[in-house]
Amino acid sequence: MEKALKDKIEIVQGDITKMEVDAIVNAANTSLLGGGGVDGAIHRAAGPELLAETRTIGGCPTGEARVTKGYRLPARWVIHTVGPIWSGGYGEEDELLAKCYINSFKAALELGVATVAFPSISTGAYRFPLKRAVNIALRETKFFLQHNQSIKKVMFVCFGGDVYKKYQELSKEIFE
Ligand code: AR6
Repeated sequence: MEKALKDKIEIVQGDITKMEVDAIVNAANTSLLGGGGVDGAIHRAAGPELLAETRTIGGCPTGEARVTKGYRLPARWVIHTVGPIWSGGYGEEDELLAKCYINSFKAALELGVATVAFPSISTGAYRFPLKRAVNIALRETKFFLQHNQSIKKVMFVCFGGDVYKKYQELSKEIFE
């Protein structure tokens, strides 16, 4: 059982916009109108049609998720979620980050996708402590995979080596 779960996650170092998966998750902001970091990279790679679609959505509250098409990306769908801005841990940041994963998985289920890739939400511009964020990401993913069988592969796409190492280290604790 645990072995099978572990086989459903993959930790890679790279650029999420290149991933050949059904859906990629974007670490967006509440406007959904683009920004820097992974959000900027996704908008550049998807093309202007993505911004045209996100303009019709009207934003997204922190912790929730909204779906668009992937346009020029290899991924068919983009699940936009808004992570919390770290403010010392007094603003329910842990719960809000957990909700990002829960609601992104919920969106993936509704889309009926088999493969989904996540960036390390909130750990860049939003300054969420890395170890704490990776723990939440992996624990919520494990819980989801224990209760749902339709998603066959969850990728964690790490841009930097420090993020990659942290996912590798904590996945051994949580998934083995
Ligand atoms: N592929 C995968 N990961 C990436 C990529 C990429 N192409 N580019 C950056 N990362 P951040 P946040 C990593 O700042 O903290 C934006 O302006 C990055 O190294 O993108 O949730 C939004 O519009 C880091 O590990 O997202 C919001 O305003 C991780 O992705 C705000 O930043 C997340 O860093 C959201 O901040």
